[in-house]
Amino acid sequence: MKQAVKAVSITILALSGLTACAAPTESPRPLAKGAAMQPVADPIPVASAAVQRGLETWAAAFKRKALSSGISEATWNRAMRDLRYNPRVIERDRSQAEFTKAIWEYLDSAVSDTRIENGLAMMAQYGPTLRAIEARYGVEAEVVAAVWGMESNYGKNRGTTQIIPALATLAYDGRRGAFFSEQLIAALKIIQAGDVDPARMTGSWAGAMGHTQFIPTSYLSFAVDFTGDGRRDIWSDDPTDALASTAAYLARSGWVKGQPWGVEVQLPPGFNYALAGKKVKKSPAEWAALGVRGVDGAAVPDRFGAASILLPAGARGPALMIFSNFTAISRYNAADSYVIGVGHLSDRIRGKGTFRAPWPRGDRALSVVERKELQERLSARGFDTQGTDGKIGPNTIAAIESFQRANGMTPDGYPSLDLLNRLR
Ligand SMILES: [Ca+2]
Repeated sequence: MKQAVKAVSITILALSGLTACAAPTESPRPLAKGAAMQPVADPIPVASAAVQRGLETWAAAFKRKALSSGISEATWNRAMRDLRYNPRVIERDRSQAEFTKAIWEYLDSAVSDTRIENGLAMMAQYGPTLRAIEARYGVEAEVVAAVWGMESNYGKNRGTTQIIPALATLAYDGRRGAFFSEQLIAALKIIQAGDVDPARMTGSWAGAMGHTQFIPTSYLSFAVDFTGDGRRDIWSDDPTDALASTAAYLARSGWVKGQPWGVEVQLPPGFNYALAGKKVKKSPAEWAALGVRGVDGAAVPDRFGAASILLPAGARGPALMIFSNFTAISRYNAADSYVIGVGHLSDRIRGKGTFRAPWPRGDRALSVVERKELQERLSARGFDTQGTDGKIGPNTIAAIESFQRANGMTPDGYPSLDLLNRLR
């Protein structure tokens, strides 16, 4: 998993790579009435003879590792027979997003009106299933539905890439070889357990599968058979097992039923911005004593445990009071924008309104090149960002806050274009 960071905008989600969410901008693919939703696997483009031979040589050596990990000869032959190098997954792996979305742009598509409407329709269609899952795992139906909406647009974009060739290609390629080797072994174990045939084992290019986009190791750890047919089936049109598996995942990640993921708050004039960020935790009563209130002006009820103040767009955007359920969602995907997307979508499906405070829509997110420049300029001035990788992590945020404090600015740690211009 990516390290949780106080990210203010994230790279296009394909880069997160692990749970590899469906791009939130994709509109729902309408299905003919009665049409099967079972994805048909994409054909694998033809690769050069040289890389195909390279993959086969690699696979012959990898077979020993697979057998020593408990994969049988029969499973290996069934899954790896006719193994094909898939050049498309390497293209996807290499395509680095140059531009990043601001949190509000991300939420505009991740929590669009269409996605909220579809979520309500899914709550109506699968209500009894979702309530039964809620009763067993203690994760609210709306939250499970929101993960489903974020990950695959409620099952419409489950991915049509054949998983075994994709993982083998990525493991052979080696850029993240150890990670994908582990995923390939896990995928072979899933086949060996009889949960799915190799031909039906489809998903996104980086190995995330089914309605809620489990990577193979997550599947092995968390997937459940809720229908009771003896198979943990996250691939079929029926989302029941996938939804229950998501609830099981969140429950094991520490989900507390009845606790909000986060609530929007108002900060008092003169708020000490050193208190913002995930490291500072206080009870809602302690926050209230400091003047932090809900958007209705009342103190946030103090029955959910400790909370932090998160400023996803800096001091000029909404302020959130986040609870431990925020962390539970982040086990699924560590990007703050993803967690806020799931949480906010679940709130909207539950009938709550949108954020009260406006986003600073006049701003734009810094590109990767600009982020690196920001880090270089901060470090050059003695505000060490501990590296210039273009990722806004805790070290960069701390450096920004120090610079802001030293220059009489509001120390919100937000990497705005104004800040970069000031450093130029
Ligand atoms: Ca089942």
